[in-house]
Amino acid sequence: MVEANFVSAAELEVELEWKVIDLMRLEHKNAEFIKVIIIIFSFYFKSKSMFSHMIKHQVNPQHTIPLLIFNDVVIADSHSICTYLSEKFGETDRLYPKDLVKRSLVDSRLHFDSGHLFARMRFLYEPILYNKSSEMPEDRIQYIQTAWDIMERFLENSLYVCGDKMTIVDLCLSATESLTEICSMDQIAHRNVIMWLQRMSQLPYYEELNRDPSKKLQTCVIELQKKNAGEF
Ligand SMILES: N[C@@H](CCC(=O)N[C@@H](CS)C(=O)NCC(=O)O)C(=O)O
Repeated sequence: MVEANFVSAAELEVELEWKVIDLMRLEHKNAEFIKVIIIIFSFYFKSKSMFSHMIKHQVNPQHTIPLLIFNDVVIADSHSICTYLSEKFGETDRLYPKDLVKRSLVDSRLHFDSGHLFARMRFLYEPILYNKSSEMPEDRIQYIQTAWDIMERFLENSLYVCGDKMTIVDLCLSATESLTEICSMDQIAHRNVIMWLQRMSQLPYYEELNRDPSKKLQTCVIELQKKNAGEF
């Protein structure tokens, strides 16, 4: 989730240059997206064989955003970008602990975001965004709500997802969470999640870098759903 990278860069005081890739115009699929990356690569890979290897296999075969390009490093996936930025630029390990046990817990919950919460949201949104669907099937909404049940348990005895200190998991999961507001959260059943979101919203840049872009995407999904249904 690109919002997680906006927020983690702000938290680490890292200034990144952002290039907007418009998914609705399928810019992530077209040659330009790949060419831009290859041009950057060509500065670093002087060897022609290495360069043609890159062209053949493409730098991000998933064609997903966000994608980080930093010198000769190319990293796809917001979670990996967060761990990379924290390791590379964090003055301390507060966002991504070095301790093996603590780190494993953070990693496992990053995988929960990728493999469960985000994946379930993706199954709800993508048919509307890309396949002209006008459906929001109830079982897909419920599937997201059961991921919130799991988060409720993560937050049962702690202020943040991996303990009483904020880590990159909180940045990643709150970015995905903001995008699932469309599915209306039960305020009582998910009380811990609501309180955690309020805690996260205290971050000075949270509204601008997380909530505002999330709201835009949700509005886009709702409008497209109506358009696909022939409502306008
Ligand atoms: N787990 C990946 C998911 C990336 C992802 O699916 N990004 C979406 C936008 S939020 C995307 O690029 N969708 C376009 C597509 O898959 O074609 C991450 O966290 O970066």
